[in-house]
Amino acid sequence: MPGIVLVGAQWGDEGKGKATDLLGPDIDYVVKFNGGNNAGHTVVIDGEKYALHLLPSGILTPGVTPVIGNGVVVDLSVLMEELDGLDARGIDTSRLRISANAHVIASYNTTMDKVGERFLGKRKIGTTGRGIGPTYADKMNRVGIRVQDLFDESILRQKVEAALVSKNQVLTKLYNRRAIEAEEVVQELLSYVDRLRPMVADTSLEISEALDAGKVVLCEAGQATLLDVDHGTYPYVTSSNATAGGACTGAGIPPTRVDRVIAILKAFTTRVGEGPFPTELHDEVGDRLREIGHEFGTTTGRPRRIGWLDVVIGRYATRINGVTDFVITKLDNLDTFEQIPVCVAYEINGERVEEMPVSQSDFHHATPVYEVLPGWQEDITGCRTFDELPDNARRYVEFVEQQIGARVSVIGVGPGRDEVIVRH
Ligand code: 2SA
Ligand code: GDP
Ligand code: MG
Repeated sequence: MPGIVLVGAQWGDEGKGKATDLLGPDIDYVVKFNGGNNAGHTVVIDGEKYALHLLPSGILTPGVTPVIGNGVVVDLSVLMEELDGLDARGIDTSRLRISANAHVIASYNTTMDKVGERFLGKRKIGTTGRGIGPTYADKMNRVGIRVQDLFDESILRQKVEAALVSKNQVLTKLYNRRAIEAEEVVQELLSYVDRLRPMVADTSLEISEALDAGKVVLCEAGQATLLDVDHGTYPYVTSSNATAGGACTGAGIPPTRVDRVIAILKAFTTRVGEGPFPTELHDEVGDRLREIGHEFGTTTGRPRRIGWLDVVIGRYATRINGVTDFVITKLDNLDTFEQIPVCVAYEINGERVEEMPVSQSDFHHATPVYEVLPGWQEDITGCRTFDELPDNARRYVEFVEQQIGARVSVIGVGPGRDEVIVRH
């Protein structure tokens, strides 16, 4: 019966990995449906830290079948490295399933991503440099390489040659670089075939059969609502659909099979890469919050940009994703603040606006309107029930709940698996 979709409500790094891991024991399948190894999910189990990039977070829970859906872009060298890393730590990865329709990040796509960003200079997006954008561009241009293409050498060669025609033009004429040899790319991709073969499946069919059999399927988004290529702060977005709708296309399940949508909302806001960010803090308060929250990219190590919570974004996330339940994470990171501003609206050209502006220029010029809530100035990491939280922490959660128009079911009070409050 239950199909669950889990998304990030802001610009990513809300703690989706931990939330998925937390749900682990109740879940049979965890399906990654978008993005690739640009993602970075940190999960802490018994004090041991796992940083996952391409693999779904569910891989850490025994009994869960992790699935890489058709909407994902797969860097095969990263896949093998990540599997080896987990195998060496005693994690059973043998159940992993990969969609035959998922696209492969060829080495030329990673090159194009890095060189392209350098070429853009001040206009860069601030990508992770993992080849994500160029691979999705190839998919839409119908010159992408799919996982299934690796099992037919002559088709693979034809497709790589076709994809390289325009890329080599750009590389040699515009970027002044050497052309890429098709055969080198083909041989690298073929080197993964034997290991890959047993993992490849019709994952859409398997998920459908699992749902028919009453299994619980969790579709886990990479990145987040405002990084969605359609609904985010375009062009400062990733190149996939990270909102709940992306789960249907990226996992191959119909909307009628989605029963719950869980969104993860960090108690403040962060963003990596370029683009507008109304509540961004450019002062020592931001630096302090970055240090407290260890806000550095899980994949690239970049310092994350920091700002106060913005419930205009929260409301937008509720609407776009059809959120049924929110998880608020990192509430403990606010423990030491005397006052906690929350952005409840924007001022744009002298007018108060309570919804995300449709015009990107307006969003760039939005000034946050804050409501300042009193802090609790107590360590909440030991709290395990809502009633144990200090009054002001409870008030913060209830205020957010009322502002975003959806229930907060879980509150994170620390990075560990057990450091949560589940509200019934
Ligand atoms: P890309 O590489 O084409 O997807 O980059 C486009 C934009 O998407 C942002 N993006 C991310 N934002 C937050 N977290 C991400 N994952 C890593 C993490 C990031 C890291 O967990 O920390 O380590 O830097 C992620 N992946 C993509 C990216 O910053 C661009 O703004
Ligand atoms: P994701 O990309 O959404 O999975 O998030 P990341 O893993 O990139 O970043 C979230 C970080 O916050 C990780 O280091 C988690 O261990 C940590 N984390 C998650 N929930 C909590 C929480 O409630 N409190 C604290 N202090 N840390 C948390
Ligand atoms: Mg992350």
